[in-house]
Order: sequence, then structure tokens, then C-alpha cells
Amino acid sequence: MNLRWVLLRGLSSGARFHGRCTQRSFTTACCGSLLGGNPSVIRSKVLGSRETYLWGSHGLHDIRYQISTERSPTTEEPVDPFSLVADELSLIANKLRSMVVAEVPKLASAAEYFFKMGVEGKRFRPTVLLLMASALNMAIPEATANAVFSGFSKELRERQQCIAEITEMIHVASLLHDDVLDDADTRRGIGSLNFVMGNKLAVLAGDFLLSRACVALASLKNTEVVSLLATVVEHLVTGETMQMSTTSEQRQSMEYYLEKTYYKTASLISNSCKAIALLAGQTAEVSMLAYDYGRNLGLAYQLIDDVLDFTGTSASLGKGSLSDIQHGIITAPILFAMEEYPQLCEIVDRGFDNPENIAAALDYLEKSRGIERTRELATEHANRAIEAIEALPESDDEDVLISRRALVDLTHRVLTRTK
Ligand code: GRG
Repeated sequence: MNLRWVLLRGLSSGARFHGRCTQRSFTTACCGSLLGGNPSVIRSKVLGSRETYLWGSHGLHDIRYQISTERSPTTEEPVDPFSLVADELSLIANKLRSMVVAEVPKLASAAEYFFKMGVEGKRFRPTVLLLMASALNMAIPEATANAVFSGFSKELRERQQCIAEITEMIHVASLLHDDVLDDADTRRGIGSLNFVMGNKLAVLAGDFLLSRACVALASLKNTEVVSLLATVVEHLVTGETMQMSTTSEQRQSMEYYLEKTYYKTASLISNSCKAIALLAGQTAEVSMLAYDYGRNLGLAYQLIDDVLDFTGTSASLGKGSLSDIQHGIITAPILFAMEEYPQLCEIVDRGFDNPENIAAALDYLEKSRGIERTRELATEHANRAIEAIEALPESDDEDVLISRRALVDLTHRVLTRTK
């Protein structure tokens, strides 16, 4: 797929990815509830609202700093999502460093460990959230405008940046705890915190980050947003527990796997996208579209992560870290392979403590369409994320349109990423 083509087509319905979805009926049957509502229904609801309210360019567009000030791309040019929000990402990185300062020196160095320059990760989540904030920077129907806070102001943008900071803190807290549970020794190319400072400090640093995230969340004084992000933390813990304690039947179920994946990976980004919309005083329909974008992007992201665990940067099997299967975690590629080769179920049941079982599973995976079908499912989710953006109320504001195109571009990057 030619990236330029996708971008030039912009938000027209042609912006979808066309994976060969021959297993569509399977995924629709098995994953229907997780894929979300029928996009045409969502779209008609929003268009329905449009007839009632005057959407469009009536907002007070008094903030422009979210779009890189050097020279904004025109609506026809390709966009780089990360450089569009580069200035703001640096602001957020600095703010995060100041937010995780602790009194006790040991806790201070543990808490700041993954916020130091160079180990901040891909900053995928704050990029999505800032772009979503700009993509929704449009007029709000009078009837639904939040009485306490509405309009497009610097203050609103700072509150939305705060969501990006909270999301990063929750994300890093979950990584710290996850590394303890997995006994990991590396993370982001350096020693994991548990490896460098021990399990106890890594757990405490995760708790500390979570507590700082709670304080920041409380400062927003929006109970709906507090409730959303509290639910995310519950989902992270639920997903992790679902992964570690499965019955044989659950380990072989695509539905169980997708539910766990939503909890572990997609809930954080989807609910944070929704929080961005709620803070802007957007309608329930628009907030739901923001949520749908995040959920489908998150699921596509994790499905590709699961492929990369087998293939790494190359297309051939066994080039990845094989970390999931070595930890006995069954992901989509193996689940699809099991449908084609039921003999694989027996191997999965035996577990993967014995390297011969891993080798046998990889043999079946190689013969099957497991990797291909996982990519196809990721493509379906990416397309649903695009549909959510397309269904947003119309706007003729250039920054809004560029941000929406950048969100579409991110779905492409998720599918083609190699790390
Ligand atoms: C303390 C909040 C809290 C939760 C504890 C351990 C646990 C419960 C949850 C673990 C959830 C988890 C680690 C999910 C993995 C999500 C995931 C795909 C992480 C990788 O994200 P990237 O690749 O990381 O975006 P970078 O390093 O780029 O930020």
C-alpha cells in the first residue's frame, strides 16, 4: 500500500486497507462484539445529529500551537503524525519528569527511570491523544456543551495534555509491574527496572507512578474521566490475570484472547481517547467515535505485536524474540494455525517448557496461514479505526483535517511497523 496514496485519498472512503480478508465470516462471528458497533450505524447517528446541530467551523479556533509551527502541511501533503505534535511531546516529556519527582532518592531514581531522555519509548499514546484533541477541535452543539467547561482554549488543551501525561504514567506503571511478573531483564533497550533495582523497588515505583497519575486525574475535577481511567487500571489488572491463569479451553479461544488483548492493550488508549473528547465537551456520539478509534487502533497494534514476536523485522518465522510462546502465552498467529491444524491443540496443551514443543508449534505455524490471518484481522481493526475518524462531524478547519489525516496515517504505521 502506497502511503502517499492513502494520505492523498485523505478521509475519503477509499482510505481503507485492503487485506485479503477471506476469513471475514470467522472474525465477524468470533470477534463481533470486540470489533464494535456497525460503523454505518454510528455514522448515520452522527449525520443524524448534524441535521439537528450546526457542526463545522463555528468554533473559537484560538489555539494553533498543537500543529507544528514551522510550516503546517496543506491538506494535500503527506503528514508525519509525530512531527505534527513534536513540540507538545517535548513539553509533556518535561512535565512528566517533574511529576515523578519523589522525596526519597531511591524512589526518585526508580520512578524517573523510563522518563529519562532517550528511554521514553515510542510515545505512541501521547501522540494519538494530542492528535485526537486537535481532530475534535470543533464546535459543540449548544445543547450538549459542558456547562462548566466548554470552548477551545489554552486551558482545555492543557487539560487534554494532562490526559496524555496520566496515560503515559499508567502505561509505564503497568510496564514496571509487568516486567516483575515476567521476570524480564530488558525493556526499551536497557535493563528493566526490576533487573537493575530489584523487584520490590520496581513494584513500589509502579505504585508511585500510579498514585501520581491519580493526583493528576483528581485535579481535572471530572468524575466521568476519573471513572474511565480507574476502569482502565482495573482492565490492566484483569487482562494480566486472564493471561496468567487460563484453562486449556480459554488458551485455545480466540474470543478469550481478544478480550484479554482489549483489557491489556486497547482499553488504555480507547478510554483515554474518550476522555479527550469528554473534556472538550463533545457529545456521547463523538466521544464514542474517539473510543472506537482508540480501541481498534489498540487491537491492531497488539495483533501486529503478536506477529512481530514470531517474525521480528523480517517476514520469516523464528526471527522474533519468541517471547510469548516461550512464556506459554498463546497469541493470534497460533490460534489461527490451530484452526487449520487441530493437531497443534495437543502441543499447545502440553505447554512450551520443552523447546521441542516450541519447534513443533513453529512448524505448524509455518505451514499455516496464521501470520497472514493475524495481519488480516489487524487490517480489519485498522479499517474500523479509520471509519471512526471518517464518521466524525464535518469540519473545514485545516488543523482539524490534518490531525484527522494523521490519525488515519497512524493506523497505517501500526500495520507496517517493525518495532
Ligand atoms: C500498575 C497500572 C498497573 C497495572 C498492573 C501488570 C499489569 C497490571 C498490567 C500489564 C499490562 C501491560 C504491560 C500490557 C502491555 C501493553 C503493551 C503492548 C506494551 C508495549 O507498549 P509499547 O510498545 O511500549 O507502546 P513503549 O516502550 O513504546 O512505550
